[in-house]
Amino acid sequence: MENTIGLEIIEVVEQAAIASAKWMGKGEKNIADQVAVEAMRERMNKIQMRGRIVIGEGERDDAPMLYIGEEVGICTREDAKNFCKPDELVEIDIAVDPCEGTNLVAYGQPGSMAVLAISEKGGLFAAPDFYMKKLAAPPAAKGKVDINKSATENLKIISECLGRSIEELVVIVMKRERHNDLIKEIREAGARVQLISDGDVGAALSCGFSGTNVHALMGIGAAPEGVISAAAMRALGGHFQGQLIYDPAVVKTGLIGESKEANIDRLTSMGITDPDKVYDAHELASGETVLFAACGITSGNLMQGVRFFHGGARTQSLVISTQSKTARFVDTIHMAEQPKVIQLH
Ligand code: VTB
Repeated sequence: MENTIGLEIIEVVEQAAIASAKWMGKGEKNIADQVAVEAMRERMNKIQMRGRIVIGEGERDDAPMLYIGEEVGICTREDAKNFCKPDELVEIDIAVDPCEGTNLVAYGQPGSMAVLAISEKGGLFAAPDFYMKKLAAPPAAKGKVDINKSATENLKIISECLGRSIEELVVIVMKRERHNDLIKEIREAGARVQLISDGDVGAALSCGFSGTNVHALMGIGAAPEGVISAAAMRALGGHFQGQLIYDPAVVKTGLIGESKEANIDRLTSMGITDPDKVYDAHELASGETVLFAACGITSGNLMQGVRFFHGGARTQSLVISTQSKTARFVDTIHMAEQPKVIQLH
């Protein structure tokens, strides 16, 4: 899988990031998202693959493109057998978030990215559009921290695993009212909190690398993005756990319906019989091969954002693969026209 589409998925996230970055700082989050979706879809449909969106912009009725169930790639065509190789005809599942952190782009804030994860059919958990309680931690703490433990206990474990004091740890938490108690607890435990307004995929990813000065992600974000984060952490060997949050009273955003009971029914109809199950990275991204790709829209901990210059743009992407066991940072100069000078720094 990696051999056939590895390089091309870099271009998919790059194109989405470039399109979205043109709307950076313009206060138009929906447009920043929409152009990323269009660019991602257009580039994806040029790849010799047979893909199906399992996590996307929503159900077909609400999302005109990259909706759940949409088929993407050249080998989805009826006559694909005539021009696609047998391995390209094998169905693959794709989870996308063309503009993760739409507010970050709209307001020119750091940490937004275009992301996707790919696996073989059935290899990515088709998460409902609910919330997810998340815990991400560095590889050294994998399987040792636990979402069922308190933040205080987990911080103690991370500090032991990393050989540093709790005071030296940084935990990313999204600034939301629902996290007030959590933030208080982390501070009382002695750790430092980095509050972010949006973009917890980048936060989870930061835990997978040393040198980012991020040692944990805690709190509740969106469930579909949890699967994308899990795919990255699975490939990086970092810790990730997620638990669905289906009670509207917990998040109070008005985005997941009005009743807990109705949401439980929806989960049951999706085949989720234990709504409180804690999923680890291997369950959320269970495929044998998992590929993750991201490209910075605005600069973050791991990737620089899109920088435009006369006649082109420069991007930084990251591709992580369970197959080749690599995390590749890819620095690309896109030359829309022949540039007068290629900027090296
Ligand atoms: C967003 C977004 C995150 O979760 O806030 C969202 O910034 C859900 O939280 O990156 P709210 O509804 O409270 O805003 C993410 O999309 C991903 O988990």
